[in-house]
Amino acid sequence: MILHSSLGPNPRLVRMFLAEKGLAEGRDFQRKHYDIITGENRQDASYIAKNPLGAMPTLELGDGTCLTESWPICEYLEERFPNPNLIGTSAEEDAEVRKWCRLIDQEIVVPMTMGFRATGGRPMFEPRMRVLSEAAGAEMMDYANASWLWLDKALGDKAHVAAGRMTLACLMVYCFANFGFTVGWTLPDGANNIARFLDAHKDRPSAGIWTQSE
Ligand SMILES: N[C@@H](CCC(=O)N[C@@H](CS)C(=O)NCC(=O)O)C(=O)O
Repeated sequence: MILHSSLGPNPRLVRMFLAEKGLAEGRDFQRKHYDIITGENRQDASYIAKNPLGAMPTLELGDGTCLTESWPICEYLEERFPNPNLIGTSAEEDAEVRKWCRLIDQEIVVPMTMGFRATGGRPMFEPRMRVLSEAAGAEMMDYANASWLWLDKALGDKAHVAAGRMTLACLMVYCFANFGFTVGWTLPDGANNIARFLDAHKDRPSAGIWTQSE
C-alpha cells in the first residue's frame, strides 16, 4: 500500500489509524509526501488521476485501486486489519462509534476546516477552491467552538469518546484539535475535559505524528 500524504489533519488521521493498528511505514506501507502549501497535490497529474479532487490523503492498494476520504480509508483498514479493533466489536458498538464520528465530523471538522479556509487559510485556499466569505468563516469558527464545548460536556470525566476505549472517534478529536493548534487556534475557555483528554493521549506512539516534521 502507498499512502499519498501531506501536512494536515486528514492524512494525519489515517497515519494515526495505521499506527494504532501497528502498521509501520516502510514495512507495511509506503508514504509519498506532497507539499500542499505550494499546491503540489493539485498540479501533479499522476496524483489527480488517483484522486480527481486533488485532496489528501489517498491510499493506493497493491492492485492500483485508489481509496479516498480519510474516514472511509480508516473503515477499509479496519476490515483488512481487524486487530486491534478501532471502530466497534458488535453492531451496537459500531453504531455508537460511528455516531460520534459522524457528530464530530459534522459539528466540528466541517465548520472548523471551512472556517479556517475562509479566515487564516484564505491566502492558501482561495486560489484553489470555493471558500466562504470572511464573515461566514468567522461564524463557522464560532460554531465549531460551541461544538467543542458541547463535546467537552459530553466527554465529562471519561477517558475516551466512545466504547470506553481508543477508537476512531478519539483519533478524530485528537487530530482536529491538533490541527487547530498548528494554525494558531486555541481550545475555547472551559474545554477542560478536552484539554485533559488531549494531555492523556499525547504520549501514545500514534500522537507522535503531530511532533514529526513531514
Ligand atoms: N474530506 C476529505 C478532506 C481532504 C482534505 O481537505 N485534505 C486537506 C489536507 S488535511 C488537503 O488536501 N488540503 C490541500 C488542498 O485541498 O489542496 C478527507 O476526509 O480526506
